[in-house]
Amino acid sequence: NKRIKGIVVSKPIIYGNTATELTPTEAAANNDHTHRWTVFLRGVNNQDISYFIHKVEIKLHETFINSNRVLKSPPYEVTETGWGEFEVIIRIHFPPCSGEKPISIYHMLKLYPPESDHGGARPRSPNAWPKGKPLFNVFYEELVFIDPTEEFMEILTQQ
Ligand code: SLL
Repeated sequence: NKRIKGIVVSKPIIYGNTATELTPTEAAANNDHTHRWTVFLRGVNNQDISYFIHKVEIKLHETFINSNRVLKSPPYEVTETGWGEFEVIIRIHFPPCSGEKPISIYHMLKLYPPESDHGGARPRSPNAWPKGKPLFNVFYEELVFIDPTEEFMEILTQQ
């Protein structure tokens, strides 16, 4: 696959996680887990990114069943319940014609708001994170393709 020299194409992406605390009833129904969370990769303003992506692997902590989740189409996200924070690997694969290596994004799954009194300190202080308020830990990034192949360039410029 011939590469086009001197061309740089960048594609903006958004990735990260949301998390909400489970109510006692929900926790009881979910192995005493403390949170429900979603890890995701998407386009800015939800713009389609699937046209230049082959598949996305979301690698969870080994305490999860089938910890390597493979997503061949959008939404590129995983929702789970759990109790702990850990590093998630979001591995993005591109079409074979691109000759591009997969790109890995390392994301720290956050469940607990900073400086909150979640850690057993009771009663909750008045300015503690309100129960049920979702936490967002979200980042902007750009995927940069240098000297793309002719075939991949055609895909990248589709939209
Ligand atoms: C910690 N190093 O100890 C981290 C590991 C792992 C979190 C956190 C599993 C849930 C399940 C889960 O939440 N693992 O059993 O399905 O904080």
